[in-house]
Amino acid sequence: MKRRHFIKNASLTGVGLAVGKSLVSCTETNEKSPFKKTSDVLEKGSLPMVIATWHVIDATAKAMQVLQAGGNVLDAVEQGCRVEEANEKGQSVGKGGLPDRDGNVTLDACIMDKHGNCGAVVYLKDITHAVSVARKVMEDTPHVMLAGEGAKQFAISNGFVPEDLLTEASKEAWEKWKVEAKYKPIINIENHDTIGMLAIDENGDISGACTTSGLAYKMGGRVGDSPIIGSGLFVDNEIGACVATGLGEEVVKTVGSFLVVELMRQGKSPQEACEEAITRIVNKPKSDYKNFQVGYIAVNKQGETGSYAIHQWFSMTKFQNGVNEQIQSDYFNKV
Ligand code: SD4
Repeated sequence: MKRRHFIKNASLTGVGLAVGKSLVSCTETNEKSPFKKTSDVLEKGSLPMVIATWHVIDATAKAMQVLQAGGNVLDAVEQGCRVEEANEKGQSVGKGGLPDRDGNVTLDACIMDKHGNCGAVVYLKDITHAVSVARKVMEDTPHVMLAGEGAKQFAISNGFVPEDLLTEASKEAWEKWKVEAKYKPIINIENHDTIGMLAIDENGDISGACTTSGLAYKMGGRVGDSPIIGSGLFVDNEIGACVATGLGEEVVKTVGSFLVVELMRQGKSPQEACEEAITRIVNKPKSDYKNFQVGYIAVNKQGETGSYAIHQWFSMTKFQNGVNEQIQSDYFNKV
């Protein structure tokens, strides 16, 4: 089949993929948010602290529990992400994630420590805890990234037990999708998605992790930003860290998380850095930003945080000073 014909059939443009499971129109609402705004909570905070994309208070609670029990900050982000990977109700992470267009659930994940070490897995099938496999890649191999069957075999040889990740609910959703098999521009406003987590321990040391089943009904073989160091996640222990969610193709094109950290290095606050990284995306000539979502969360060495998205309803969960809460993110598209 000619490429042009294939693309027409698939309606697969760069922006035409489902990000998460909720379908909403592109019109922003002026509804009052029940949550605090990022700008209300930009004070310097005490350590340790944990932030994560979306509404994942069980995950941030787990990470904080690890830190408070004296665990290291890498354990904290790994354990926190595992909570959502095991949660079958979350249809964009780990077990229960929505499949690609062929019905295969494929996971992407990465992790990065305070020394700048990192590990990642892409297109991983049948293993729930992709973030832990990513950590094994980082710690036990000379490589940064393993893909597909190689990643799966590596996981199995390290004691991970293969299982079917396609739950009944996700299978049903996929079967419904198959009736029309259409990709439409969709903005994700739901309160749970790809989980990206950043944590700082009492000493000010930072680690981060990111795990996802990627875009629902993506092409077989598609890999997003989440396992790409510098795009989905970046940690520089001297400066801070950032993690992304949303349409991965747009994050990769701007190397989003690395950009945010570099902007903080130049003196911007985490909030200012997230805003500039989003602005880079929306200000591109011919940017179709009205039809996709991207959100960043970031933290600097002082424990200040920021978050910003293209559209309304992106949020982060923050656990600091004994408070574990969802914070509504500010956003670009206010018209
Ligand atoms: C991806 N960034 O695979 C992920 C998906 C995501 O909210 O974050 N959805 O492109």
